[in-house]
Amino acid sequence: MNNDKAPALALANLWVAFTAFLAAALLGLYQVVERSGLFPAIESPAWYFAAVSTHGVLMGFVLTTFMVMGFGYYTATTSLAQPLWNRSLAWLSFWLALVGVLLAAYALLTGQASVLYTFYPPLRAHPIFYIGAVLLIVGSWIWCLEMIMMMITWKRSRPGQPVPLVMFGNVANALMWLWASAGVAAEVLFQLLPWSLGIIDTVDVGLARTLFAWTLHAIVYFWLFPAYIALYTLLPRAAGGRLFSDPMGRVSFIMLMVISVPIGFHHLYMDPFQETGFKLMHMFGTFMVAIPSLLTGFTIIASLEISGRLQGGTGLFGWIGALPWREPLVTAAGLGLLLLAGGGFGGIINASYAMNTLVHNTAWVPGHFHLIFGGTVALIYFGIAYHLWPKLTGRSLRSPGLVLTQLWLWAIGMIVTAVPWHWLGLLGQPRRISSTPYDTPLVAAWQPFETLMVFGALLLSLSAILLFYNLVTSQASGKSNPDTTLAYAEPVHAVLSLPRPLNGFVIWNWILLFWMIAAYGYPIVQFFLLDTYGAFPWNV
Ligand code: HAS
Ligand code: CU1
Repeated sequence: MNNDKAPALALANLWVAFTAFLAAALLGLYQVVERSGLFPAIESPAWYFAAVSTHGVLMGFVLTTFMVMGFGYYTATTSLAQPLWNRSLAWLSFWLALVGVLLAAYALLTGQASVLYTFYPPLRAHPIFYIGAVLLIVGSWIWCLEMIMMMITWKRSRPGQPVPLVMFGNVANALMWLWASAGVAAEVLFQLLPWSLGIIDTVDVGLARTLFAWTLHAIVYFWLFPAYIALYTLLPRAAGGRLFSDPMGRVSFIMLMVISVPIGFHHLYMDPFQETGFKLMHMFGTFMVAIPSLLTGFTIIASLEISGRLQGGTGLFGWIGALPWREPLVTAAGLGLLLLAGGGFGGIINASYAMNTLVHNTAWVPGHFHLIFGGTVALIYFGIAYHLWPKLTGRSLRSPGLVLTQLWLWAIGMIVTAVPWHWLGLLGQPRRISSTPYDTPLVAAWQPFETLMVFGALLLSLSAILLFYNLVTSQASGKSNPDTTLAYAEPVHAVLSLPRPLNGFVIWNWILLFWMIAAYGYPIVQFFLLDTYGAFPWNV
């Protein structure tokens, strides 16, 4: 179904995603080297914080949003076999988001928005940065609308038929993102932007952090969604087998959509302006949100086992060796799942209210999200790109050997970088620091880990360059690939009909509405009932 130019739109989105990724990865190398203290000549807090803010924004907002959009547009048109709901609007969303990124990049690269990717006040950026963020968010909302409308029109013409799983996942993500982004949108529009424009003098930091927490947990699942969708709908076929269970995929997507949003206070356990009972409530939700990942781990490994056994693997673990590891998506997913086990374990520690005191605001936290986001999610994004590239460009991958090398380099590089980061956290190193020029035994104990991280970052940079090289050379001079049909995995048991809640989202939106009122109602209203104090800006 390539006649509506969805491939061009998907490619445009994916190219922005991976260009941002390459720039961000190289900045990451600079940051690790700077922080290591091995090269005092390059130490500069101003440059460091400008770099780390740009790195975080490019990885967390640009790579991800454009990846989600490109993946969504292409899988929606191919799985539903229908054109985009509104092609001009979809292109508008691309351009809006891109202009937003360029505006934000200007502010970031000129050192006027060194506020980190969480942009917590009282750090204050140039208004251009916030305007850029708003445009990016509005662009992503149009994508959400496209996904929802495509599913609705498809369902209207086929009453009662199961929505293809890939599309069910896209729409779950779109709905979740509409709910989730309301928090940060309110924060930027009503607090940060007027504050940076000088319309208001002070900003209520507690309210701002609460609104950001509304978005912060769910956004990480917005990043994760395309990766999980690919595990369910593309991987089993790439591995030569079948999906173990289609309904399990739906249940996981629904749980991710509903549970991800009302649990953001696990980022605020150590903050004073929210009450313990609400934090505890969000903690229970946080433990519940691990369940869809556990379901996914089980279903995907079961699907891989089916593939391995179909290909002659025997015994308890023989099927693992029998998997087609030369398929980029299989290798990316296998390595990604391995890192997910480590990153998820760290997440459970973070989530435990009492244990969070040990790791909060330490280097452990970037260790956690590099393993799970920089590791699992990024690897599966690469796997998706390699899987889709021959379909999108009509050309085969140019050097399959280099593709596999790139994936392994990334996984090893991320382990070498992120595991020491966890140790540094346990040794008390704070996060968000540019250097540690203190001559104490504590700081001396950090040095071996810092040095190790430099090696990890070198491997990661090499891998990032190789990814770019692989994508460019394949598109420019790969062998012609006439088979551009994207085929999706078949489940072991065909899905002929489904109960309504597994084929639509109405009831889930209602549940989410009530849960959000319970989780965020009073915690937000209190700021308008109590005496609160605004903070003056700390300009960067
Ligand atoms: Fe997190 C902080 C809790 C998942 C990203 N997280 C962050 C931040 C980011 C982030 C960016 O509760 C920093 C925010 C900031 O800047 O302040 N996180 C969790 C929990 C989970 C979790 C409970 N996080 C993610 C994912 C992310 C992400 C996914 C990005 C995509 N996180 C927290 C908490 C904090 C936090 C606190 C605040 C910390 C603080 O104090 O500031 C869970 O949902 C994770 C569930 C996953 C599992 C893993 C299951 C394992 C599977 C693999 C099996 C594979 C095997 C190998 C056995 C429980 C499914 C098989 C191999 C083969 C080859 C076949
Ligand atoms: Cu979170």
